Amino acid sequence: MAKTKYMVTSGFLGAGKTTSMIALARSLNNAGRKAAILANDLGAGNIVDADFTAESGVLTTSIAGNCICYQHENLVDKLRQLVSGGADVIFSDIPGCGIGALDHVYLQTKEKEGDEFELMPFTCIVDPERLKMLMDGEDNINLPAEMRFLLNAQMAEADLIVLNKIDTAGADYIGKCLELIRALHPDTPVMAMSAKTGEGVDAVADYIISHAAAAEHREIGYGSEAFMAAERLMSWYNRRVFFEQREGKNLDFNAALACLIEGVRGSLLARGGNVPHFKVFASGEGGDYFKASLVGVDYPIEFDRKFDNEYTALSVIINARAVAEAGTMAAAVEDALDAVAEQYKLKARTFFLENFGMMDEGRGNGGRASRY
Ligand SMILES: Nc1nc2c(ncn2[C@@H]2O[C@H](COP(=O)(O)OP(=O)(O)OP(=O)(O)O)[C@@H](O)[C@H]2O)c(=O)[nH]1
Ligand SMILES: [Mg+2]
Repeated sequence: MAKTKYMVTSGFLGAGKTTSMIALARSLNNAGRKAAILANDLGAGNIVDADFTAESGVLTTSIAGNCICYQHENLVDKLRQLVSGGADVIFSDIPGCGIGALDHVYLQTKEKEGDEFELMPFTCIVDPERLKMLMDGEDNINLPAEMRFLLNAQMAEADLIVLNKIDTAGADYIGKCLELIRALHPDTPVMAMSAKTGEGVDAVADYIISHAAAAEHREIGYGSEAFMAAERLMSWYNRRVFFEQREGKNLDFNAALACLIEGVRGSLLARGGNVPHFKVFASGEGGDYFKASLVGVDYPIEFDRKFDNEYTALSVIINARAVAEAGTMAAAVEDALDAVAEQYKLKARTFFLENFGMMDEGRGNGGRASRY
């Protein structure tokens, strides 16, 4: 039996991993393959990426609760499920700091399931705007200097670096980005695309399907002090809120949810902190849905889709991948929810909430009890 092709994408928060996996899967499907996506997140549930990917029409499943790096058997079970569903190519991503999958996923899979899965190049997705962190004189993008380590280590770990979002900048700046990546990682192939417009996507799809992963350990400083310093600054926030218009009126939730996101931006700016990726997803009726992203307090809201219809009540998923204290991020969302509820006369009930710093003790089941 032919082996199933499998690939992991890494990259910085909001770089476009999910959008790229969907675009690459569609490209391969157009070429006659059956591509699938395994969406992964650290949170336990109510993950925007999982719901958004499921809306794309690409065969999808998800693993929540922790990175695929630390649950190999579960990962392989999920991959096999997708293969049973007809997949012959599978993409998955890694959440959080975005490094470590070479040793934890690639090397383990090669050793244990090498006769079942053929590893495609480990691919790092890079956002041109975030590359400013590594450019002289450009590095003031409201993210702490500790984050530079992650961005560079993500690229260092990869077999292929894909500069994504090339539609967002002029040719001069894109050229500068490619030059910088080549200077930092001269032995790694670099490609450019826009997962949004589709430019360059077929060429990347063609490359990954026709090349193999090196699947050899690389020293990238995983677990180092620089790594811990970056990880310590990151926090996660996932919430599901049920909104009801108090007077039972139909409401333009596109405006209300945009107001919510702007409220988070305003509150975070006032409190200090940034959110490299704040995502909001809500399902309406008959395939109608809303999805928007904020990739930092300095950028405009990006609407992947707005509602076609108005609704009186709605369940909304809010996810933040923040560079802020967990409590600061939570307070910012609280402020924004209060403001939007008042402005749009909404009753808001929360059915799910989780909020943690990446390094918080007690996050996993391994947290110990303590007392005086
Ligand atoms: N203009 C433009 N926007 C893009 C492109 N790729 C992704 N985006 C947008 O960037 C935002 C983040 O994209 P995602 O695919 O969710 O990023 P991600 O890396 O999966 O984010 P996390 O999983 O939260 O780390 C979304 O608003 C996307 O629509 C692109 O090629 N061009
Ligand atoms: Mg994603």
